[in-house]
Amino acid sequence: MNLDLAPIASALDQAARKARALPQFSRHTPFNLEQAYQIQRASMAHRYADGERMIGLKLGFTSRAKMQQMGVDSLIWGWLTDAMLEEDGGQLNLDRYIHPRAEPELCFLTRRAIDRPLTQLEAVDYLEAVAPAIEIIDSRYEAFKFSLEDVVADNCSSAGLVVGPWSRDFSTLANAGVLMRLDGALVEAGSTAAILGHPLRSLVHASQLLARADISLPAGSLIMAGAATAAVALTPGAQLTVEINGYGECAFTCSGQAQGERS
Ligand code: OOG
Ligand code: MG
Repeated sequence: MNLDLAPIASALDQAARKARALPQFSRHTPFNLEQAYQIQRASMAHRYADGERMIGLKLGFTSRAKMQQMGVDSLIWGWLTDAMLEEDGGQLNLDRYIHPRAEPELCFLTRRAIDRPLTQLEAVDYLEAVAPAIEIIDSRYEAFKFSLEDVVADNCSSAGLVVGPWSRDFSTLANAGVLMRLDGALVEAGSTAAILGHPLRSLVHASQLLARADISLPAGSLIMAGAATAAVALTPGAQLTVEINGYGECAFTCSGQAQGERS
C-alpha cells in the first residue's frame, strides 16, 4: 500500500501542540511499525524546525505493568526534547495537555556517545549518572487508546519529564524500591527490577535500537528507562512524588487544568 505519511506526522504534531485528541489511525489508515517510526521522525522534524532541541530518548513498555495497563507487548522508543523538561519540585501546568498521566522512571545521563550495541557490562561505562524521574505521558489519541503502531507514530506518548537528584552510584540499580504518591497517598509501588529485569537492560536495548537506526546518541544525552509501574492520571492541584530507594525523590504540583477530549 502506498501511504502518504507526511499528513499523519503533521496531524500528530498539531494534536500535541493544540492539546486536541485524534482518532486512532489504526482504525481507518493502518500503517506498519516501520512506517510508524518514519511518522515519528517526521513529526519530530516539525518540532526541531520550530526550535526544539533533542535531549535524549525514552524507552516504553519495558515493564509488564505498563504492557498490561496499555494492552501492548513490545518495547518501543521515542525522542525527548528540551521543551519537555519540567522543573523538579516545581509546578506542572496541565493546560498544555489532553489527559496527562505520570509514571515512575529512572533517567540515565550518558558520558560517552552511544554509537554501537553495548553489552550490559559495558553499559555502565557509558553513564555519567542516574536519577529518579517522572515521565508525563499524554497520548494524542482519544481515550488514551492505541495500537502499537499508533503509539509509536505519536512519539510514544512523550509529553514531559521531571528529573530528580543525580547519583553516580549504580550499585543498587538492579532492585531498588519504587514508590509513587499522589497527594501523599501511595498509588503505585514496585521495583526497578520490573524494568526488563534490570534497568541497565534499557540502555542495552537503546544502544541496539540506535545502532539499527544508524544513529549516534551524543554524550550528555538523557535516556528514560521506562516506567516501573502503571501510570496514574493527573488532576488539577495534584501533588505527585516518586521515590526510588537509595536514589531520593522528585516531585511536582499540578496547576491549571488539562484540556480533556474537546470535540
Ligand atoms: C506509551 C508510553 C510507554 C513507558 O514508560 O512504558 C512508556 C503509553 O503508555 O502511553 O512511556
Ligand atoms: Mg514512560
